[in-house]
Amino acid sequence: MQFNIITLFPNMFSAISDEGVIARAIKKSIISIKTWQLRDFSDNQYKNVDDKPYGGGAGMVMQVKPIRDCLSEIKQDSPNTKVIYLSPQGRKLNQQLVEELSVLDSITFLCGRYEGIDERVIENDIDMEVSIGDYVISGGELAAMVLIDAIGRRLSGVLGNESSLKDSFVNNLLDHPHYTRPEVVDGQRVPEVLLSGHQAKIDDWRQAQSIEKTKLKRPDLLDD
Ligand code: 4G3
Repeated sequence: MQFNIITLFPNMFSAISDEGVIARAIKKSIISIKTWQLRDFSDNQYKNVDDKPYGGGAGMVMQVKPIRDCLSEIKQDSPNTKVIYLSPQGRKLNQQLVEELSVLDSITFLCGRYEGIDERVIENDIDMEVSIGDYVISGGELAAMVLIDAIGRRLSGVLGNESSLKDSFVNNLLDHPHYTRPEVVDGQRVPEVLLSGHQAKIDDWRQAQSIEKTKLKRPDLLDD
């Protein structure tokens, strides 16, 4: 899976490319991440890519031309890339959407800053608008990294033992509780069944715990 990222802050992506699960997936060539500095596509000596909003008001708006020029260059390499704009107005991210995106070969994330981008880019150049939740952050970069991590960990070979299949939400349930040594902490014992060595019983218990915990904490997940 190839990720292109259009951003004013390419260095932010070292947070996922230098360390952890995604860094290892890059080393294994399962994932590639390429950042595109939007300022490189500015048409002025100050490298500006934003301007004042028509109609007045606070803040600045990202202009059409640098974004379009950058997308044109990306599409020379990756003609079939899906262009995703991260914004509070997008389709709300959940595991279902992560699964849909994880079958693609190439995704291009457009990361907005300021008050957002010129609406004509959204109308003509974007395939999908995605939101990571109903709140505002200072730029699309952290949202893009959330998506890359969520998609990346679902790709075959990224996690050792296919352990992401057991993640919360992957089967529409929350994960079961986990315990490790020691057996007793301040008088609280590990549930006996986990010490039994009887794998079928352990699997049944975990399944039952998953369902109970989902009923209690996230009953909305059981609706669909
Ligand atoms: C566009 C995404 C981008 C318009 C980006 C702000 C939250 C999300 C931005 C805008 C973002 C999200 C940059 N904040 N919920 N900030 O996915 O008003």
